[in-house]
Amino acid sequence: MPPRRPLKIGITCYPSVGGSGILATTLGEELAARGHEIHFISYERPFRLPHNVPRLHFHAVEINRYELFKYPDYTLPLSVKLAETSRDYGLDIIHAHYAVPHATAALLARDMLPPERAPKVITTLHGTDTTLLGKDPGYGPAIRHALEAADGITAVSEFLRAETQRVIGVQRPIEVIHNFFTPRRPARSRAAVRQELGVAEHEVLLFHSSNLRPLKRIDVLLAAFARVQERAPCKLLILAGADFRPFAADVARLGLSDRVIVRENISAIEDYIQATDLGFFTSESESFCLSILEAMAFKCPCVATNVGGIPEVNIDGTTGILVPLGDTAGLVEALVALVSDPVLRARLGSAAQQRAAQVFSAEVMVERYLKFYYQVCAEASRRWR
Ligand code: GMT
Repeated sequence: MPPRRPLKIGITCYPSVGGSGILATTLGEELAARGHEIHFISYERPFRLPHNVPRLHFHAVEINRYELFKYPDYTLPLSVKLAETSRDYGLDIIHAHYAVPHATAALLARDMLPPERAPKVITTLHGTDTTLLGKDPGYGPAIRHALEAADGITAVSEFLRAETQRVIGVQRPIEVIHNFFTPRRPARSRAAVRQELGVAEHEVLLFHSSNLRPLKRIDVLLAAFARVQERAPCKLLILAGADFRPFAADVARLGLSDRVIVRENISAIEDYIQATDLGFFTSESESFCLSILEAMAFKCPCVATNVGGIPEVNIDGTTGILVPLGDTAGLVEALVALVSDPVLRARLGSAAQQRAAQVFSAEVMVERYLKFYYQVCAEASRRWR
């Protein structure tokens, strides 16, 4: 195979706490480490994007407030910044993470540039861009157009590929590239973190991490956790990517005030996850659930609802336990089994870590993205010949 030239790639994503932005950030870091030039373009610096890393750049989108606009517009200023960055740095590719509005803005940017200098547009679908917004008549046709007009599309699970074909009716091929996770080395010891959290070494500590949106079903999570306490007392750490205060009354009503520990907007997640024993996820829908993979990387088996792409990540009975949606009693049984049996926990935890490292590693998935980038660039240049 001829040597592959380094690529110049613009990445646009949501910079806030959330799986799509986290994945995009990690991908950018991994690509820069492999010699590619990466330009992040967003309204804020992605929260996990490190500073002073060679070949890793950030360009902020400025948004002016005009009185005429009742609702501020982000899509157009983003498209202009994407076009400017493409022109100034000679980008080969704009990689849009999460279709709305990034895929549409990327297409506008491509159209603003002369064809011979226009970047290829690749869109990665992450979840609710298909499963929620794709069904919204105010967004669906625009998403479909953006996907049909892109140079390449990827989805983070087989489930999401099938849903995108079913819901949005996209006929073109969609490449499935699963999410990956590269854990950073924790900065503090497990004992030090447990001490900060007020959890003794003999206590079992569960962990949940999410943006707390309604589909994460925090109500079910807390109710099931409360029912476990009579049979297998344990504690629950919630790494919240949003304000947890709306759930504080539920925590108190269920008598969990001394059992639930909350930390908001944490970027050093590795420090905390290594201090836990078990992951717990109750989503109604999930295209992948990056948090489960993060837990698996630290030998935490997960109890999770059997929805969406979760069974592609967490194998029932091997790396964790899956429970049908709506079966709260099943969640309780699964938690009791794992909390009260350290041998079972260790067996599933080791298998989880092995699966995370072998199947969902950066080595595997970054190479798949690169292969896709070169393939899309080659196809596009053939079209121009
Ligand atoms: O779609 C969302 O709710 C937001 C998105 C995000 O930015 O966190 O989450 C999606 O993308 C993640 C990264 O690919 C996946 O791990 C999540 O499963 C997915 N969320 C849903 O499908 C609900």
